Amino acid sequence: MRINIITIFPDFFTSPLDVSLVGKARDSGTLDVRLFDLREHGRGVHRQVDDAPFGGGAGMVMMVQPLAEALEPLADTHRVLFTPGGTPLDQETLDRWATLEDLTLVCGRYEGIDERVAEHFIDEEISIGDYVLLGGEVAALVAIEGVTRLLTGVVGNPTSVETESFREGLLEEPHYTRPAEFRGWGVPEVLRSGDHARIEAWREEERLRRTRERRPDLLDE
Ligand code: 6GU
Repeated sequence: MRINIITIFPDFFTSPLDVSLVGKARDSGTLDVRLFDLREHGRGVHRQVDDAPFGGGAGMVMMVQPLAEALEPLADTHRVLFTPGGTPLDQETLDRWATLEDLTLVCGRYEGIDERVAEHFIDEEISIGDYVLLGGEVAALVAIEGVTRLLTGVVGNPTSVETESFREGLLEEPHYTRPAEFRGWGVPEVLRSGDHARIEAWREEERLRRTRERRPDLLDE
């Protein structure tokens, strides 16, 4: 899979893309990431990529021309704009992106982006949650990590990808490993019983309990 990133901060991505399973996926050729510096399409000696908003108001708006020039050669890819006003990112969206050969991630900055970019050069607008960041760079990294772990051969045990939170619409149950006692804190007896039917029933109940407590919205859907 190839992922193109359009940003005014290409350096932002260097170490996160070099380490962990993302770094491994790139080393093995499973993932090809290409960084595009938006400033190369900036206007004038200062390579300006933003301007004051028509109609007045605070903040700057990313201009249509640099983004148009950066996105035109990528017209045959799926183009995502990260913006706090987008549709919330979810596992279904990541699953869909992981099936693509070419994905382009556009990182918004400043107060916003000239709407004509979204209208003519973007396939979908995505947010990563109900809070405001300085720009879309962190969101693009979230997407890359979420997609990379779905690519064939990246995660050692494919079952852990299939049974995780959100796939079954529930949060995961609590997990424990050795030692069975630490500072007097034990492990639920059922997990050491060897009774696999009881263990599965306990896990299912814990998934439901957690979801009711932390994410009741997931049970309403
Ligand atoms: Cl994609 N961008 C910015 N600037 N803020 C956000 C966001 C994106 N998603 C949530 N907050």
